[in-house]
Order: sequence, then C-alpha cells, then structure tokens
Amino acid sequence: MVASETRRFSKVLIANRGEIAVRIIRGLRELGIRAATIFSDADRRSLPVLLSDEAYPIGPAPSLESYLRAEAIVELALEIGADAIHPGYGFLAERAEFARQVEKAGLELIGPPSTAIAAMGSKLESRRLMIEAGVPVVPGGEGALADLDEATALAESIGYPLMLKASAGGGGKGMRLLREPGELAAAFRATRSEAAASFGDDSVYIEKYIERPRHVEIQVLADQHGTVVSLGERECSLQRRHQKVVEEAPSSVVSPELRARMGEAAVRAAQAVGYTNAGTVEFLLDPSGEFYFLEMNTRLQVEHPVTEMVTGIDLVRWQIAVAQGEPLAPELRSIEPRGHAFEVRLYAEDPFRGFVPSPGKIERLRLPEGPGVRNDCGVYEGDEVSIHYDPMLGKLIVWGRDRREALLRLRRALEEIRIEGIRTTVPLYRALVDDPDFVAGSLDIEMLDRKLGSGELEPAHVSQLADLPLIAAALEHGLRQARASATPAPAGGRRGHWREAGRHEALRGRR
Ligand code: MV4
Repeated sequence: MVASETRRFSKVLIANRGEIAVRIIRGLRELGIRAATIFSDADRRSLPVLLSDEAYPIGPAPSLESYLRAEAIVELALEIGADAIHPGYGFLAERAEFARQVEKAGLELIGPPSTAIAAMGSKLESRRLMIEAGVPVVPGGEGALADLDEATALAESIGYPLMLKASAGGGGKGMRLLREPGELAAAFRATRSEAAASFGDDSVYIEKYIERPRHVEIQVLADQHGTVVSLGERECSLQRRHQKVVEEAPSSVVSPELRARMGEAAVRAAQAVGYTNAGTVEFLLDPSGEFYFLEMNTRLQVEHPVTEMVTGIDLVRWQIAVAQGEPLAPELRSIEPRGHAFEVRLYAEDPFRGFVPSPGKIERLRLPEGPGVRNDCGVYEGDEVSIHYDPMLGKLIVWGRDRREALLRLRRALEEIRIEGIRTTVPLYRALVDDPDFVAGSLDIEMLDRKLGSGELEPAHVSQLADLPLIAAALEHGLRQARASATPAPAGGRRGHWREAGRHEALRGRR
C-alpha cells in the first residue's frame, strides 16, 4: 500500500449522498479535481447532484439497490475514468470487502487500506492488537469465550457490573450490560445467537463495565510514508441511543497532558494496523481520568468539522493529499486546539414525538450566518427529505475563542435558523443550550437519555416562529410575568429568560 510516488487525481467518484457528499465536492473543487457523484432515484435533484461536475444514476431509492452496490460503483469509477473513490461515512465506508474491490481494480480508496478496516472491524482482534501495542483497553477477556463455564469464571474474576460484547458488533450493536451473576447465562446465549444471526460471527467477550464515562475520541491523520499525527479530541458524550447529537472540541475535561497521552495512544492504535488516511480512535474516559480504547472508526466522521474549526486543518483536503501519496506537512505534528467549537446535527425528526422521522418538503430553509458560524448542509429550500436514508439534513457548527463564546454563538445561531415544512431537532438544541449541566460542560454518555426520559429537556421553544400573533402574545405574557416577579434579569449570557418562559407557555397552550 505504500506509494513510492505522488500522483495527482483528476477525477474522484463520491460513493455517498447528502451533506457529506457536498463536503467532499467542496474539498475536491478547492484542489481542482473533478467531482463525480452517484445518485439514487430519490436523489435525482439533490444538492450533491446540483453541485457536482458529473452525476450518475446508481439505482432505485433503497440503499441496497443503490448506494450499497459495491461492484457497480467500482465499475462506474473505472468507466468514467475516476482515479479514486471517496466513500464518505456510512454505506460502504467501513466495508473491508469494498476497500479490497477498489484496491483490486487499481483505484485509490480515499480511506485506509482494507486490511486496517478488517482489523478494526473485529473488536476482539483490535483489542488484542491494542494490548500488544500498549494502548489501554477496558479490563476484560482477551479472546472469544468458548462456553458458559469459561464466561462464568472470567466474569467472577473481573467482577460485576460488566459488558458482554459481540466481536463483530460495534456502535452499540451486539452488547449487553450485566449487573449481576444471575443475568449471565441467558445473556451469554442471547448475545451469541444474535451475533451469529446479525454478523455471521458468534464470538463474544466480556469487559468490566465503566460507569458514567465520557465518550472522547481522537482524530488521527496518517500518510503513506509512516507518519501518523493526532489532531486532538472531540467530546461526543451527548448522544441518544448511540446516535450522537452534539459534539465539541476540545473536551472541557481534557488537559494538555491528558490530550498528549490520549493522542500518543491513538497514534499507536493507528500504527498497529498500518493505518493511512483520516481515522478516529474512540475512548471511554472514566470520571477518575482513566481512558480506555473502545473502537477505531476507519472513516471520515460526521463530527470532523469541530476538529477542523479548532485546528484550522481541512481534513478532507488532507485525506485527498495522503491518498495521492503526499506526505503530511511537518507542522501537523504539533497542533494545539485554538478556541472552541460545537456541532449540532440537524435531524429531520420530531423531538416532541419520540424522534420519529419527519420526511417531506422543506418549505423554508434559512441557515444562520455571521461570525464563527459554519453550515455543512446537504439540502436546499424546496428539497424533499426522503424516508429511505438517514434523517440527518446537515450540521450547524460554531466556533468561539472559548467555550463560553462558542456557546453564545450556538444559542444565537439556533435563534436564527428557520426550517419549515418538516420537523427537526432544532427545538431540542434550543432547550439544551440553556441546560445547566450542558452549559457547565458536565456530560456523560447517559446524560441525554436521562434528561429526555425525565422530561428535563422537554423542548421549551417554539420551533417554527411563523405564528406572529402567538409570539407577540407570548412576549407580552412573559413581560407581565417578569415585571410581576420583579426579579432582575440574569446577568451575562443568559439574557432574555423571561421571553423563553413566555414561549414555553405559548407552546404548551398550542399542544
Ligand atoms: C462500553 C461502555 C461501558 N463499559 N464498554 C457503546 C457503543 C460501543 N462503541 C461501546 N459502547 C459502550 N461500551 C464498557 N466496558 C459503554 C458504552 C456505551 C457508549 C459508549 C460510547 C458512546 C455512547 C455510549 C452509550 C452507551 C454505552
């Protein structure tokens, strides 16, 4: 896989859709490389199709018949004279078999070698490789459990609570939390048979359960000449059912010393599998400050922009550069984060109704602008949101000199944004930016589910401010309340709380 020479791509095929296809088109354009995309029947008039230099139909709407057609995509790339394929995230991005097909066709994958994808795809193999490389892993077993007797004995030596995980799982799939010994037998059988059915591999193992950790991940970049660099961490603890919703960089609990140690561990992880291109090493960070390797994501991630904002590094540009055989620039070895960035994922889901998908026509789309605001958006006003794909429309990213300024900008940008015609998760974020725990940065991986479950994050704002008389009434009501209570308005960033209370009332009245 080691390229002895640098070559220049003249055309790249993007095997993806939505905002990430748009992001990759932008990266290619800036390097003077032609951007070709594929599109399904549902995406005929999508933003990536409009923005690309060339666009090719790949099949009907269902992903299995379009964006997942590995062989057809490789054939198309050859036919149109593309030099490389960028898989984005999701779809074929972490399929070792697809990477192998791309390699076999003599094309470059803008991503890691198939062998690195395969090694990280097996949780047990990656765990073994990490232990060998001196990367800290969660205390637990080192191989697949042969039978229940072995599981029982190991569980006793590790101690409860613990996690039973399928080797072929990941991202929350194929794992179970066990609080006490009585749960082991049934869970062992169930996890095994589910793993066999879903992944075709029934290997399972156990780990100590880490209580209330944060999910902190390290961005790495690796060239084809043996250089691997760490670009610092992203805090991704705010997620709902293994779906991230808000990310930030840097993490408020990662000191420069911890960053350096986690960065070194992530670089060792990448080196252990012969990694090239951009990748992310996921760690659990426990409340005492210990960190443990979880998984490596062998792709560009949704949340890559927060790293771009605090490092000033264009990750897609570097993905393309290293895939062309270029060496990483020496200055990438000593990057320190500057300022603070947040990303919120804009999902076409209704946070008032259990996050059900909300497909339909985007009647109105006004994205926020101004200092420190970036939109990575995959749709336009008038566009249709289909039920066939992930409901993420795009991401709102903000940057500030420090966390406080970034948070003020996020709040301001969320006030500006208007999306009409479909429901989105914007109201949830408007509530979140006023949540005391979020404001304080005290997060853990269970926080969002906990707050959603207890109703603490009942979205308190009207999402679609189309109803002006209603708003006026709400403001009036809030004003009267504020005067009556004679409490001075809170100082600093928490301006206008009465107004939000008013909106809350208005919303209640409507539902
Ligand atoms: C864990 C854990 C606690 N202890 N392993 C979830 C997805 C997969 N990457 C592994 N996951 C976890 N593994 C041990 N030993 C808690 C989780 C976990 C989690 C991890 C990262 C982000 C969100 C999460 C939500 C629930 C559980």
